[in-house]
Amino acid sequence: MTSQKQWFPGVGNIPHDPKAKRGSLVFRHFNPTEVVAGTSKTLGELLPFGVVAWHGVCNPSADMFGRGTRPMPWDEAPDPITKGKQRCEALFELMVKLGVDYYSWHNYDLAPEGATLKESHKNLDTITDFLAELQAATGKKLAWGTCDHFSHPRYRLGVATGVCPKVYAYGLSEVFKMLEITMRLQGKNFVLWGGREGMRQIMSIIKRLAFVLENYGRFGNSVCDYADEIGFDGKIIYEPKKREPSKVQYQSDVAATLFLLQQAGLLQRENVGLNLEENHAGLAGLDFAYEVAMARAADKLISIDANEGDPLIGWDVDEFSHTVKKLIPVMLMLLEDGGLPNGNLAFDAKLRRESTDPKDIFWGIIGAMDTWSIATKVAAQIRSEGVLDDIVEESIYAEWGTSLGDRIRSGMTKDAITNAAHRYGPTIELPSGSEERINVLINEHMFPAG
Ligand code: XUL
Ligand code: CO
Repeated sequence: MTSQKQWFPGVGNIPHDPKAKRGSLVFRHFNPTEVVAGTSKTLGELLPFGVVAWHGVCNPSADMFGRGTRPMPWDEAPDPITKGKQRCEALFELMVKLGVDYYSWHNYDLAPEGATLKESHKNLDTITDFLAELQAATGKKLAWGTCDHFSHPRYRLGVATGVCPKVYAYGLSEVFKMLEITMRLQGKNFVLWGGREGMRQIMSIIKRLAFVLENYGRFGNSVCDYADEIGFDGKIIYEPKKREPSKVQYQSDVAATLFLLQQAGLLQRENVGLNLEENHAGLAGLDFAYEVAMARAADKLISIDANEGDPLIGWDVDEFSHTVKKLIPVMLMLLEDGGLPNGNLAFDAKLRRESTDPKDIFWGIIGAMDTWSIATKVAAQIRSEGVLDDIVEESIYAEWGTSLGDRIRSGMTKDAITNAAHRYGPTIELPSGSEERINVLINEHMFPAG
C-alpha cells in the first residue's frame, strides 16, 4: 500500500442486516451464503458481482455541460504513478467494504499513459505489480481487463476498423500487453468494446465498409491467436453497443455482433463470447432480456455489465441497477444456466452528477446488489412454482409437442408439408398468448398478497 490511509473513512464493512433501522448502509437482500430456492447455489455464487475501476474510482461525475462534482481525494497525488496506486487502493477498499469479489479495468484507468508505448508498458507493469499485491492481500480477483480505445485522439477515426494501419498496430499491441497483464492477474476474461469502431460521415465509409469489416475480423483473430499462444484460458468477450460515442457502432446489438463475428470466423472460435450491458440494449431499442436470450440462443453469453438506462434519455446513463422487474426474466435465464459460470456481473455504473456524498458510491452498489438479489429470489420462486412453464410450455408452445411438430423438426418433404396444410387449415385453433396473465403473475410474485 502507498499508505495506511482509508479513502472512505466514514464507512465500515457492510453487513447483511434486513432488520436494520431505515437509512442504514446494509444489505437487506444480498446474503452471499443464502442458498437460492430450487437451486444448489448461493446468492454469492449466482451473482458474481464486480466493481469497475473507471466509474468506481476514476469518474469525477462530469457531464457535457459541467465539471466533475465528486470528491476523489485519491486523485490528489504528487505524481501519476502514486495517483494510479491510490486509485487501486480506493478500488480495493470499496471491494473489501462491500464484500464484492471482482474488479475490471482499462489499461489507462489505473496506470498513466506514457509518452511512448514503452513508457506506457512500464507504467502498466508497475501498477500490475501493485494490483497483484493487493489481490494477494485481500483475496479479490480480476473479472476482466480491457483497453481504452476511445479516449486518446489517435483513436478518433477508429482502431481495428479505422483509417490508419499505424493506429491499428498501436491499438493491437496495447491489447497484446493488456492480455498478458490480464493473464498475469488471473483475470477471467478480456473485453473488446468498440466505441470508435463505427460509422461517422457516411460519404467517407461507403467505399470502404467491406474493407474495414475485414480488418475488424483480422484484429479479433489476432487477439484470439495471441490468447491461445500465451495459454489465456478466459474468453475474448465482445460488448455490443449501438451508439455513443459513434453515431452507429458496427457491434450495435447482439444479433449484429454475432453476424460480424461469424463473417470473421470468430464466432466459431471456442474462446470468443459476449459481454452484454443492460443500458446498451436500451440504446439499440431492445429489451435487455431479449439481448440475453439472443446471446444464449447462440451459446455465447459469458458476462454482463449490470446497469440501467433511463427511457427518457437517449444516451448511456449507466445508472446503478434499481428496477427489479426488468431483471426477473434475465434471472429466470441465469437460474437455468447456474448463474454466469464463466463470467461476472460487473457494475458498469456511475454516480449521478448530483450525488456528492462519499457514501453515495456505497448506496449505488448496495442498492444494485440488493436489486439483483430480489430479482433472483422472485425468479427462483416463479421457477419453483412452475406456473410460467405451464403457461409457456404446456399452453403457448404446446402444439410443437404434437407429432406434426416432431415431423417438421425432423424434416418433411414439400408434399408432406402441403398435405398437412390441406389437412389442418385454413382456420387453425391457437392458444392465447396470455400477455396479461403473465404480467399479473410477475406482479403476484413481486408483491405477494396477504
Ligand atoms: C461503454 C462501456 C465500456 C466497456 C469497456 O459504454 O460499456 O465501459 O464496458 O470498455
Ligand atoms: Co460496459
